[in-house]
Amino acid sequence: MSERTLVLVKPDGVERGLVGEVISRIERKGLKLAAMDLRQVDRKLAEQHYAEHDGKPFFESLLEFITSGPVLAAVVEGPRAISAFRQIAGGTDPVDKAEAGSLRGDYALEVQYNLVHGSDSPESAERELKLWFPDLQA
Ligand code: IDP
Repeated sequence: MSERTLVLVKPDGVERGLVGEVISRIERKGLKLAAMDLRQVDRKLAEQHYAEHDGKPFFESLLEFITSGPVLAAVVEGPRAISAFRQIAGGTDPVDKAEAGSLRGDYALEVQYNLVHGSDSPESAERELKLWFPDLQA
């Protein structure tokens, strides 16, 4: 059973030249790219994407960050793709939660600037894929 997940390389990762590293780890794990493009995120998409964090102290700063430069957006697919990418990414806090060997564990220091996003559940993946890739074929 294959599933799909939304992966983002956030502006810090694009700026630092880590897109290739992220894609390489996705491919080495055995996951496939179903779609991918570089885009500038507008405020509306940022608000929709991070709607669950509306009202939190870091919400405004998160919106500013995600709209601050180009983002690589990708549809990644494979068996247990959602959990598999979360494993590759590592925990949200790149020091306290992400293990060494994960993308965040190896390349990030601060919780906001944690390099990548991956959908956290089948429900989130469905919602986020519709938002970012509305024309994607099933
Ligand atoms: P996730 O990206 O690991 O799924 P979420 O809890 O959904 O983590 O948070 C979304 C994003 O919001 C994080 O990846 C991070 O960039 C940012 N974030 C989460 N918690 C904090 C915080 O306490 N301060 C600043 N930014 C945060």
